[in-house]
Amino acid sequence: MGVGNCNALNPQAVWMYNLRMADLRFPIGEFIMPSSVTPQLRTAAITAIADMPARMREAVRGLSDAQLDTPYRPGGWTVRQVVHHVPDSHMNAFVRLKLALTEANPTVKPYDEKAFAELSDSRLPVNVSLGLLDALHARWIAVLSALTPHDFARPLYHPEIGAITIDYQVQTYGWHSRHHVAHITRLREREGW
Ligand code: NI
Repeated sequence: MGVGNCNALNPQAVWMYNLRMADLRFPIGEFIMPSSVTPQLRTAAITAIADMPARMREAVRGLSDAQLDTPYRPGGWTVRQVVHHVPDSHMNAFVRLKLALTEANPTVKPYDEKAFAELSDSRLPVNVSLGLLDALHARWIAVLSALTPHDFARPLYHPEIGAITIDYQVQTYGWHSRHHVAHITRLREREGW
């Protein structure tokens, strides 16, 4: 059933369809910035980022090429594109973190994640990005683990989000690390893979 057909359906069916699509797209819910960030929330987010490469490796373990080329939801990225998207995103996050730590309120560069995911490197074997995540997260965690409470308040400016802090960034990528692994683990649960 395509979204374009929804006008012909009763409102209840459209509502149920939209709810199901939102659930598939946001398996752990959408990102919500906590109103105040405690040391415990910082630790939890950094732990989620640290654990992510191993969790992603486990999430795709044993999948065939045909399974890797299956969309995780109707109209969504394939499992392979999801795996390659994460280092696209996290390389940007790592650079933004280092800019925020070394410059005064830097403006960071947004990128078109959908267009990135259509470039030919998104068709590489997933092992390439799993190795990249191992190395990148080792570097990222080395920086995150050394942050002081003062550092977490350092500002950066994102043209699409507005004024944010390192705290906001860390919470975002703690969520993001769990979000994309869940796309794959939920697909495997639904498909019985
Ligand atoms: Ni993402």
